[in-house]
Parts: sequence; structure tokens; C-alpha cells
Amino acid sequence: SITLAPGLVYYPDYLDRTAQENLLQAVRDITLAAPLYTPRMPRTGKPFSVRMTNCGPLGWVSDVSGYRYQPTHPETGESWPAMPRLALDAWETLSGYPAPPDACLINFYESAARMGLHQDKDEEEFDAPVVSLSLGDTALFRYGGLDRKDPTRSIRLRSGDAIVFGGPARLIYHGIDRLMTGGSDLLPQGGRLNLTLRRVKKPL
Ligand code: MD3
Ligand code: FE
Repeated sequence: SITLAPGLVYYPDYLDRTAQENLLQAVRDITLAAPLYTPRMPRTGKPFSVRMTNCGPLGWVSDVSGYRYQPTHPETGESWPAMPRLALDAWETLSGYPAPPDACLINFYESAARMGLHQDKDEEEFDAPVVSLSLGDTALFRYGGLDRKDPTRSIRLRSGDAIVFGGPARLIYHGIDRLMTGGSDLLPQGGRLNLTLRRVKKPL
């Protein structure tokens, strides 16, 4: 692994090809029960270019009312599907946190999708890290510091990579500038999936 900053640890090729194929199939199964939907910005209702779904007890959603975690899909009203075992295993191995994740956001990027610089602060538990797993096309990932104006660095996140943001890196600004094609043939139609494993509620 490579420590990029205090609390920010990068694991290139964490998932081998077989694990990536297994996780991709698990995500396909999840999207049958909990379809990808287009989130909207609070207040303005402007659509995200990234489509999303979730698995696990809680899911992150965004609509004109705001950002929040909730136990049901915003369009079907159904509970989120269970987390794949592979994702739970990654959390156990990488997080160093003494309880399982209670939310897993799944982001799907088509070629023109991006995610602006933001902080993840809708969780109640900031002592838990966020663990990210990437599948499919390479993404140009940008991260900075705790202040939006802090200088930023960029790295490429490739299919099978894991990256963990904990401790002093948990609240840093980060985003996806763009996809880069030709890095992986995992997704036959191209695009990128990112799973972020999270602990939203403090353990009892
Ligand atoms: C740093 N996702 O879902 S993954 C997100 O690739 C998100 O889809 C991006 O930002 C994606 O919120 C980036 C890397 C990542 C995920 C969560 C973080 C970096 C993070 C939480 C805190 C700090
Ligand atoms: Fe984020």
C-alpha cells in the first residue's frame, strides 16, 4: 500500500481480476433490485451526471430536499439490498474499524460524468474511515485538504484499486475530474463503478 497523506492509504490492484468480476456481478444483482437512479441537487434540482444506488442498511440519497441517509430506495420505496460479502471483507481488511459498515454507496460514471470537489460529512460517525473500491474505466481522482482552497493533487483510480480515507483525511475535499478510457475491459459497455463503504451511525 502507499500512504499518500496522513490517513489516506492507496492500495493499487487490491482486487484481482476474478474478484473484480465477482464484485461486478454482485453490483449487477443489486441494481436489479435497486436500480441506478439520477440524484438531484438540493434546492436547484439540477441532476447529477453520476447515477447512484446503494446496498446495506442505509443508503445516501440526494434530492431537492437535501442530502441524507435512508433505509429505502427513493424511487421504489424498497429496502436496499444486502452488501456483497467481498465488500464486507474489504472493509474488515482495510478499515481498522471495530464494527461493520452500515452503508455502501454505488456510483456509476458514464464517459462524460464527473463529481465536483466536495466533503463527505452527512455521516454521524467520523471516527470510521471511508473505503472506496473502483471497477471499470480509470478515473482521474482529485483530493485536497480540509479547506476548499487548499492545494490539490490528482491520482488515477484504476479497476481493482482500493483507497481508504480515515483519521485526518476523513473530511478532505475530493472529487472525480473525468474518466479515462482504455484502462480496463471489465465493463463491456465502458464506464466506471465506485463503491464507498461507510459507517454512518455510531456503533451501539
Ligand atoms: C475522501 N466518490 O461517493 S471515491 C463519494 O469515485 C465519492 O465515486 C468518488 O466521493 C467516486 O462521496 C470518490 C474516493 C473517496 C470516497 C469517499 C471519501 C474519497 C473520499 C470520503 C472522504 C474523503
Ligand atoms: Fe465523496
